[in-house]
Amino acid sequence: MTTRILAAAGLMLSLSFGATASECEVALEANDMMQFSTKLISVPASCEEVSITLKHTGKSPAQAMGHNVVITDTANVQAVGTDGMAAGLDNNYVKPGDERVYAASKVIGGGETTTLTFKTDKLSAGGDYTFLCTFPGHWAIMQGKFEFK
Ligand SMILES: [Cu+2]
Repeated sequence: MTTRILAAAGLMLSLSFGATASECEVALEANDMMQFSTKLISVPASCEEVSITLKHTGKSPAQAMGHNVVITDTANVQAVGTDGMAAGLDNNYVKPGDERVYAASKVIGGGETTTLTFKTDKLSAGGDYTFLCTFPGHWAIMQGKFEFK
């Protein structure tokens, strides 16, 4: 019974999306060399929800070489990175309640994976967005374009 209801709800959800779910799911890797696996994440603006799965392929613990993925306006990258550093690991290096941040994952260490799922209702098609890692010292290098169009 429960399964049937869930299946029906899932069908309605998938029908309401303009894009197929797979287009709205992104795989991203980060390593011990302070690098993301891509400089560009692109999802259709018809995605009502986006999932980014971040995998840390390195071996370093989160305290030494942790990574997260944060989405913000390109104009706010430095400010979000700087305030994130001050927020500390307990806050996953994101200032609590930071309205400049559209979405932020937790910080993970080597061998770990985390999935960040967020609604896109605050994003505009064609907006100038950047994804970055806010671990201290990483944002200047670990960033790329988040394309939503
Ligand atoms: Cu990082």
